[in-house]
Amino acid sequence: MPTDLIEDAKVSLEATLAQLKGPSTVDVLKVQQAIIRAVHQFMFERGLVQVMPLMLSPITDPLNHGVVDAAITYAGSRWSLTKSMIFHKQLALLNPELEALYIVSPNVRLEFADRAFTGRHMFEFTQVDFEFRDKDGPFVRAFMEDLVRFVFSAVTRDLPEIVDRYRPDGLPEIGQLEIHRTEELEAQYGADYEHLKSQEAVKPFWLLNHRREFYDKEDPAKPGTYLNYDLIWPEGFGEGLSGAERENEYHQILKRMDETGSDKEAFKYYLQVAKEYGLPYSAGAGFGVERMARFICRIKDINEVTPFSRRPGTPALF
Ligand code: ASN
Repeated sequence: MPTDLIEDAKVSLEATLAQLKGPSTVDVLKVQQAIIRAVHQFMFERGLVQVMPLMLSPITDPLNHGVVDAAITYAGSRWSLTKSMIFHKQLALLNPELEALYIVSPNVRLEFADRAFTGRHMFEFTQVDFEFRDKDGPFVRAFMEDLVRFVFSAVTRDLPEIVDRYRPDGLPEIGQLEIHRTEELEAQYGADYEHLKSQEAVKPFWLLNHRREFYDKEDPAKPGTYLNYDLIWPEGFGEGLSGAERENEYHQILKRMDETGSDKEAFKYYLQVAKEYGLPYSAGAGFGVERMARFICRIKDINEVTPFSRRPGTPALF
């Protein structure tokens, strides 16, 4: 089991203040603000309804990697801090008036210390999470390409000096992005395929078919493969979005929970809804706002995107 503390983790007030006052901090904050503003405009124009985030819930995303559990007891129940709002996205679509939704969602994932210096993990971040009823992966991928194109052009228009400072050649043009599959890249690059391909790439690309959480749909035409997709930022910046078509049928959800060793008791009401009321067919995704800002400003360490350090396995003063 990896540790949740960096061995010699020390934080000084000087280092904390240096980060707060860092020369690029305000540039990045402005970029994040421009991203969020453009995202709201884009979502509004495309008819996605904004749902407000939840920070505590009886169920949250089990994730496909271990993190330190973050839960409290309140009103006789156990509440987890939100790791992602995946299940709430599916459940909100039970409302027949709602066809598509998005959430600007704070996520807390208490990562182990082995993720301290990946450059792209903080233990608290913001995810733009969205979901469509009755849509599929190709639809969501085309939607995301449109969104990234819209956001990049808004950021370039609104913050020309900042974009020029970090990207004198401009942000990459976003057309239809290349699509790869994990098995294809693994055969070509070996175990570190995602990182190596990201380092080589000059444009974002799609990576399909990850073995992941039980809610990502197994391909009925090719069992053992999955209808999910990641958007990978180029230049070595790595994963920026993950999404999928969803499992919505009760027996298939149970099968996938067995395969992933998930706790059925914790999900009993979710399972009851799937069994007795039916979950809608849906597809969606979520992307990290800090990771997008990190890519735009070419910041190696995501911990520098925020004035307030949230490095895995490391204490913070504020
Ligand atoms: N938001 C992701 C999705 O829609 C899930 C996640 O964040 N783990 O698939």
